[in-house]
Amino acid sequence: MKNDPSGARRPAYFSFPNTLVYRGPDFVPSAQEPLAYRYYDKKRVVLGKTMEEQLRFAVCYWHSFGWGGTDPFGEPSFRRPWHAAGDPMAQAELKADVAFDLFRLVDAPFFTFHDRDIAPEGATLAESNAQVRRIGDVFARKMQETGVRLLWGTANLFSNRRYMAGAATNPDPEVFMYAAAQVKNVLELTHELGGANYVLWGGREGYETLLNTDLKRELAQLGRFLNLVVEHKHKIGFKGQILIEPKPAEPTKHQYDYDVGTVYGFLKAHGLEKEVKVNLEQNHALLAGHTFEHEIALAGALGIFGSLDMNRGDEMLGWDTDQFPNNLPQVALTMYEVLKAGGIGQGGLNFDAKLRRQSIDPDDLVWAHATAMDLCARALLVAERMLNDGALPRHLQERYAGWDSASGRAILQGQRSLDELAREVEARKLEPQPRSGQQERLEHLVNSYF
Ligand code: XLS
Ligand code: NI
Ligand code: NI
Repeated sequence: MKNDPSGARRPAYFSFPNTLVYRGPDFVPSAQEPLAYRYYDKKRVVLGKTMEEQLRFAVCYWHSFGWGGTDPFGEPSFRRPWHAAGDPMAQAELKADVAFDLFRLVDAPFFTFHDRDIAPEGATLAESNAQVRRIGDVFARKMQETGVRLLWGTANLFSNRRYMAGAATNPDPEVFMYAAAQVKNVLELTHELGGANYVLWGGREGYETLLNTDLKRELAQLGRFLNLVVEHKHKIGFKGQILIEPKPAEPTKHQYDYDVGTVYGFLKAHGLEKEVKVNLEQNHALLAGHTFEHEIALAGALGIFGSLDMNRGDEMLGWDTDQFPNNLPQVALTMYEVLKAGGIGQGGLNFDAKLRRQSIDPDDLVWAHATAMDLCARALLVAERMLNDGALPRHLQERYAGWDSASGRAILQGQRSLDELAREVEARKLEPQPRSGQQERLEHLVNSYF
């Protein structure tokens, strides 16, 4: 039994009595202890940092506590107690209570939220913001009690119908202003709660048809909006990263934050490439026609890698299923690219991931998060072997060795003209010999690390 905010007793929401612990790869489940970590040994040092610091797991409010289990054909299937009729603020406090129970139960060091996940919308923006702040106070208390920290906050600029034609990219400047006021509130709350990042997902920043859309204006609006956010970040002294979350489509047909390459071009155009980074999600990458690893590697190369929403999609489906990750080879390659990009830094691995709609038992949330955390930990260990063994990095180094020669460097440093290059090819009668890319051999090597 637990205390609820009104002081009354409430039954525990999850059946697990204690925080899950590390038991090692040989752990055998029992009726008393059905679940424990086999790989997530949070104090174990991997490449100079503890697993806890390398992985920085976060549980999201959005899918795990906000979403009711609807789909386009079906009503909410979960019937969480806080979704039942009742005083909306009391329900929001109950939700926060259970959410923190889960964070502690799976031993996740961080959480993430949207303003509309944590508190009901009021009659005016002032009322909505005040309600968000009241739950913010509850968070501050619970964070203090539990040691759980905030990975990021974000404003929901997509659910309410006022945003149906976009937030920053709306044809009506009053909608832009409304969105700005909402972001100001959540950015300030994120700052006060010591959040490590602030995320912007442009879920309505896109369009359906050019017949009613002035694309050039909308891009300029989006650039101004983002600059306002960055200006305010500096004004209030927020030290966290501002992150954009690329996604090519869904809910709109064309979204402006399509993928890493597109976001980088946009940031450059608005002078923000040193101010804003990206929060990447596996299935958003797939929907854009890329692998997750590609998006991470590109963001790393461009210096804008920020954080991850650790989901997976379904190869058979063309939409964002936001499932918990469960594919070791895929996640190991992801973690390898994260390490190559310099590690997760101020970001984290956020489970912006959904249960399946039939997973209606409260404990399904525990199984989902714990299974995903253990998988990511195991993947980190594989990635560590990939790096430490050195064969893969060595292969790359050898493959590109020509570029480290004096002649290769001179070309890259702009010391050779097209004329000079052409003359040299003729003078030396150059006939470059193709060399095998050895993909199969490298794939064999990667398999040996599992
Ligand atoms: C939706 C996005 C969303 C963001 C946060 O596809 O993943 O959940 O992570 O707004
Ligand atoms: Ni996401
Ligand atoms: Ni998503």
